[in-house]
Amino acid sequence: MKPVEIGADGDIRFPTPFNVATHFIDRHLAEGRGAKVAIRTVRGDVTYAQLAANVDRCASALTALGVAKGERLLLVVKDSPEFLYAFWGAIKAGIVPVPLNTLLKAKDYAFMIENSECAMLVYSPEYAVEVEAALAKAAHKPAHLFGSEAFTALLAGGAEGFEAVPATALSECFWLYSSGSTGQPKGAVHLHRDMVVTSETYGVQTLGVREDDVCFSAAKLFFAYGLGNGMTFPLWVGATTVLLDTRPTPDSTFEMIARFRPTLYFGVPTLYAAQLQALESLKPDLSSVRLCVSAGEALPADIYRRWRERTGLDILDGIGSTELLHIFISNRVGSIRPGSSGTMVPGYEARIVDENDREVPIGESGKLLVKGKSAAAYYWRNPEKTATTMLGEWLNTGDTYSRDAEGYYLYCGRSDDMLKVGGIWCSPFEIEGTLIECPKVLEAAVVGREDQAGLVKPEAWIILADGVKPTDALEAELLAHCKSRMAPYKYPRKFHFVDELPKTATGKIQRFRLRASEA
Ligand code: 3UK
Repeated sequence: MKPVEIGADGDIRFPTPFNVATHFIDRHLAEGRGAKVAIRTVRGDVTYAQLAANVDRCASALTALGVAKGERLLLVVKDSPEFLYAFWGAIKAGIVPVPLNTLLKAKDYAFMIENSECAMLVYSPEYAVEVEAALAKAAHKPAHLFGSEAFTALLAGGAEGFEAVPATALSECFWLYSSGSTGQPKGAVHLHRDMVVTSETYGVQTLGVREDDVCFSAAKLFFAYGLGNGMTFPLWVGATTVLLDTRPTPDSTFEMIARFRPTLYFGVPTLYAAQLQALESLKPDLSSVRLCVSAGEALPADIYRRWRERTGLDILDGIGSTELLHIFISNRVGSIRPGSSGTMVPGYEARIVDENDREVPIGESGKLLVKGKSAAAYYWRNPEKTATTMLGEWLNTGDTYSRDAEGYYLYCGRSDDMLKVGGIWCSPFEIEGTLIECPKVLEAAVVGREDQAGLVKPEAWIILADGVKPTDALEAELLAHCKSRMAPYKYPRKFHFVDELPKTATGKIQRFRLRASEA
């Protein structure tokens, strides 16, 4: 295997042919790391040799099933060794893995099954109800379907040893779906080189991930953020990852940290806020951690300061996206500016522009465009969104930013109506649409507002149908309605019952008025 070379200028040079699975998985055997633990879970450890063997079994089994090169394998899989076997096994066999958010509902999965026209789907038992309902509903039927027991059996029957299917650095490799404010999620098509680029530029050069690190990401592997933190960064340098297959709560994350003693911890602002609250009564052993990371939404300066006071640990806030795969602007140890996203990660460039695509002066805000070698090539079957987001080499992030004279970037909000709730996309239009499906609701408007910790939460303004009274019972009913129809993080945290909604002359809801209204 010819190695990837990092030039003195930071330029990454890829050999030909190049199948990225060889470099993240097989390289460690060649480098004598076979007996080292790659993955730790409460169910046991997996060495690099075991990981490589299972990736080969998966690649052989998928090929034997007849899944062809370029076909999609959807994964609704919890954070577990099987996630890695399926993801890397597919890539090694030239098949395109598509990890899906495991918190979604049947209607969301049905769309992704149809949109991807996947040949195969693997799911963990926890998600069987929603996935099976989606399969029943979807017009496209994947030829191969594997629950986790069937997948384990498939692996067990897979032949050992598998020659990687030849590809190049620019071949299509895997997809991640990203949601927008209107319309359906878009499949961002990533290339073989992209995970190498993020692991080098952010993982190694910005974070300083090394072979003796132990990474623990509270953000799940199906998010681009978690995929880097909990899989590609540790695997790139031959380090160890710790996987938690249940919901990340203050209790479960503290327990994992005390038990597996990670050196790097990756969270999202909402979880840091909840952990801070829990630290009022808990005294977890965090002594193994050397550095914490936050992304997904802006980390309020106050949460950064309180976490430092409480734990003595720094949190590096950085902004990344599904389209760029990982973090492209980040704070650095020793020069953290609380409340800012930090400075450019090497290998990435940014422009902040006005409506006429002219760069704005220092200190003024504008549209953030970013260029980098980890950018998705296009959105699957979505030429319109591809054209408005991927502008040649530049990618429109949809964020409004300003930059100061020292090169620090300050987040100023979104240019669309999308909300980040707990670091996960949430469309106000989807929540409104769900609320008005309830016959007791006449009209609904949803906007994001900051809570006391400075974190954005969806709030709903509702006009009730004639004769319906706003009671606690009604509020509970609306909550249950939302939670049964949408992914569980998408419900309004607060309801305001009103007689009218502020609208423009043309009947458009004036969201800015709702955001600015009292309580
Ligand atoms: C927002 C932030 C302010 C911003 C992600 C790290 O979040 C990730 O990807 P998504 O596609 O969302 C991207 C959007 O989220 N955002 C993310 N981080 C920050 N805003 N400060 C931040 N630190 O609107 C951005 O456009 O879900 C994060 C690594 C990989 C990722 N994919």
